[in-house]
Amino acid sequence: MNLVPYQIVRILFLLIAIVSVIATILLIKKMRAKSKKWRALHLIETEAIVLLITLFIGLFAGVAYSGFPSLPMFVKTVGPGAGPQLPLSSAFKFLMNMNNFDRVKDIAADPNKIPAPITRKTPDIVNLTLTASEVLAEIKDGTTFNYWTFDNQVPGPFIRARVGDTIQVKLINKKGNLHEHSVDFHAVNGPGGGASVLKAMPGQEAVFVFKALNPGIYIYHCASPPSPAMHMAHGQYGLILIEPEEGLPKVDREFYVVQGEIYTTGNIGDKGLQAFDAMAMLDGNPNYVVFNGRVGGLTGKMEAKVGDTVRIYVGNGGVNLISSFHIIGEIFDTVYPEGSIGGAMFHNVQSTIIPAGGAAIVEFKVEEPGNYVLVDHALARVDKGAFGILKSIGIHNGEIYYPNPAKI
Ligand SMILES: [Cu+2]
Repeated sequence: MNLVPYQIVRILFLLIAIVSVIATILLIKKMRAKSKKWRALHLIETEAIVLLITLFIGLFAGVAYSGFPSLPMFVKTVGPGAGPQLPLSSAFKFLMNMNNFDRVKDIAADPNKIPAPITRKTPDIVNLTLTASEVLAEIKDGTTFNYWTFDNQVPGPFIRARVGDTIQVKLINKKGNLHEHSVDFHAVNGPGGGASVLKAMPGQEAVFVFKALNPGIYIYHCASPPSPAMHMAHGQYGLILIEPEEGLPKVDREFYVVQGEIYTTGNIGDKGLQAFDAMAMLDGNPNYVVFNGRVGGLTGKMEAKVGDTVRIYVGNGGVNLISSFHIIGEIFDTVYPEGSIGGAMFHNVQSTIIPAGGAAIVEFKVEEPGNYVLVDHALARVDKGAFGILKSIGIHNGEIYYPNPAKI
């Protein structure tokens, strides 16, 4: 979609705001300079009219285009960072260069795109590169957001390694980006999960090496200032699987799903470019709760056959909500709770809790053909976008599911 009209309106608003400020300064100056009462009053009238008109237009622009004008630039917090407000200079640069940002047609990571299981029996060196990129993509049809990503997708690429592996990561912060980016791997033992080393300014690179000591499924995410939460709320998270020495049991299908939240200043469903809402993020009230980055991010992409064993790696990028992950019409035969591999496993589970910044592995066998709907069973979130469909193809099993009881 063409964002030029939005850009023009927002730049106009900026100009209007600047005129308002100048008018106010002039008013004060002139009032001070002219001591005579009648003269001061005359000036007040002129300047007040300018102020009122500019403020009225400014307010109208703010309502009509709910993005930039209501951006809470000056939110204050008491955290160790400066808080989740976008730097004013970045917002301005973004507006001026909006049409130069890459457009990604489908920001959703393909849930099928998972590296093959590891078959080697000894540790190795694993090299990987992640590219931080700030792009424009749709949350839903006609609703655009400035995503910050790893490799132009949300979640970032699924990374697969084995316990004992030495993992060498290069982070490229793409030229043209406006912010520092980094990676904190929850699979790391060491300060910052690597983020204190693996951080780069736009146009720069960083390298970090770590040894995978603990098997499990882990979140990785950007942890850069002014607020790691803000970077995650723009889409910078993904999963890294550290397989145990013996590997995981073989299954027929594996899928990659990560829940996330999008905080926008407009109303849910608003069209056009939506600005990030720092205050809504602090309040933990997202407009959108999504699987794989956007509304419908999994739709038409997940398929299995009746009789297949299915494993889903489910992460939760947060940044605020705990997911009550559930698949309508399925029972998880096995859950690796909180992504733990090697610990106690759960069996016969309906909904499993996935903490913000956590993950789980769920496994089940598909018994019937049809559509199985993935949800966060805090079901109001389905209305905010937290749903996906696993389509099962095959022959109806007449012994466990009776769609037509009259024929039994
Ligand atoms: Cu970042």
